[in-house]
Amino acid sequence: MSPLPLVPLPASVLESGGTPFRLDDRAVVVGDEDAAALLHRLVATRTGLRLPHLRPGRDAAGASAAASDADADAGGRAVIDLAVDGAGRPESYRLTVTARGVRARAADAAGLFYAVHTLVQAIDRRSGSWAVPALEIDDAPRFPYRGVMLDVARHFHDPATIAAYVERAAALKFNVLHLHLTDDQAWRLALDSRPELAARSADNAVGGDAGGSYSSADYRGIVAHAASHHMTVVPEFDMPGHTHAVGLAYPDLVEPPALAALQGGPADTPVAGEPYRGIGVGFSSLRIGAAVTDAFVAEVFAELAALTPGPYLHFGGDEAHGTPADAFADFVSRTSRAIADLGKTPIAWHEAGAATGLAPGTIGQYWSFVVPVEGAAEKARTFVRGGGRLILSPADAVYLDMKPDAAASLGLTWANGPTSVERAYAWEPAAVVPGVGEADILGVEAPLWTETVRDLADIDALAFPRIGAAAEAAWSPATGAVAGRTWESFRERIGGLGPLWTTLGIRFPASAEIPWS
Ligand code: TNX
Repeated sequence: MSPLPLVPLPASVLESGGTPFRLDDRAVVVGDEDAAALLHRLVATRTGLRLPHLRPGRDAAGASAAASDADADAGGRAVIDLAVDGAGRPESYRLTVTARGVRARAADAAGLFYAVHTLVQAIDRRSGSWAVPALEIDDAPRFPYRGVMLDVARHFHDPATIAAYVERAAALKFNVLHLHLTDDQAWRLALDSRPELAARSADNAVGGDAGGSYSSADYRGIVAHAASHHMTVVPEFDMPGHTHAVGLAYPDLVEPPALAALQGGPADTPVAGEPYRGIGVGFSSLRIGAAVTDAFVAEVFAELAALTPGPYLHFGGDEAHGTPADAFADFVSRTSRAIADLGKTPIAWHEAGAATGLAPGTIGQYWSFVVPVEGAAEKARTFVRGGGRLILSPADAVYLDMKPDAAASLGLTWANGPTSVERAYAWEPAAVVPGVGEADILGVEAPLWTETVRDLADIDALAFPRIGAAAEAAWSPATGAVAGRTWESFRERIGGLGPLWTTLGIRFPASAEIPWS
């Protein structure tokens, strides 16, 4: 029999083999209001059933009695009982399903949110009517940081698109949305301190496509929507490279394009002061050491810190091939300290680990391969030596912008692409960087760069189903640590999610590697 379609795989799943819980519109939901509303909405979408919700004190008197009993209320109706009891590790939950009812208990609101998503994944109609198999799940995340990144700089993605991606990611138990807000093509966040940055660049995008920018109100709305899905926004202003767009507003802040350092293609030739529509990288640099640059860096991160409730600010540091090595080390060290002085934890791509003066506790984001190349492992270890931890984004496994197969119309291939679903699955976070073990890893993040990605349909086409593999690397026990944490199981489990994804409007490609149901 095929395994339950649970992705990411919970830490412990016991199917009792007993009579399933039959889900019909006589089942009553009691307990936490937010969780009940979420379940109501997802069950309606998946099954068409409208579950009644008993609100304590307002509806039937039996609600709280039923909640404590958790099996059946006075009228003999089955109860789905959802509550935070504060027990266990952050984000953890327990889910018990019997023929007589469903009971979810969680450490916190996030845990209960995840319990509801697990429950919804488990709904099926194998028996001819909607049901949940009798089971017991005890679940908690492996890593505290489980991220998806969206590049909103190469192509602009409006708040509604970001909201849809947040909903998709949160349902897979991701809890971080990293927004890559700036790049050579555009600066997308309008700042009060520096309004010209977005005003002069944000109508640009790769290939001359439509641009756009976020007002601070848009940004706050994105942060609030993410928070309501238990996701923290990590904003990134990428520097000192990837800064051609800065020069459109402030020519004094940037060096002339370093054409010799230009990599990737099609790499239209960048021209100082003109919008860049190509997808080459590595040619741009801030003018390091200039007082105007220091003032700029201080102001933009101070405003970003004030707008951002989460603990992290990402300052980039990748692919600064146009910046001399000593200037680069000086810049990333000082920028990490400036961010720490704002009360935030700095994050940088792993190249910043070439510097020795980073603020203690700076987090590194590793984007080399599953088998590290070109000194990346040593740079990554710098962060750990400095008291920080690592976010793992090995490009040949979790870069969602890699083509999924050679025939795919969207995506890039530079990271050993195409990247199959199996390759996206078959890697182990604690085995990537020698000397970096479980305790040194903050989490896993799956970036989606958008050189070829214009809208939500494109996002779905590249992110799915591989985003499920990244979710499992971030949440589930290590490969082989529990039964079911295998590629063979994963492909069946994720295949079983096809009907749920379809009802949710996710336009996932029907990858030939997956036995879709
Ligand atoms: C490398 S990975 C980049 C991005 C590109 C991406 C495309 C990293 C930190 N930088 O500038 O968009 O490859 O896959």
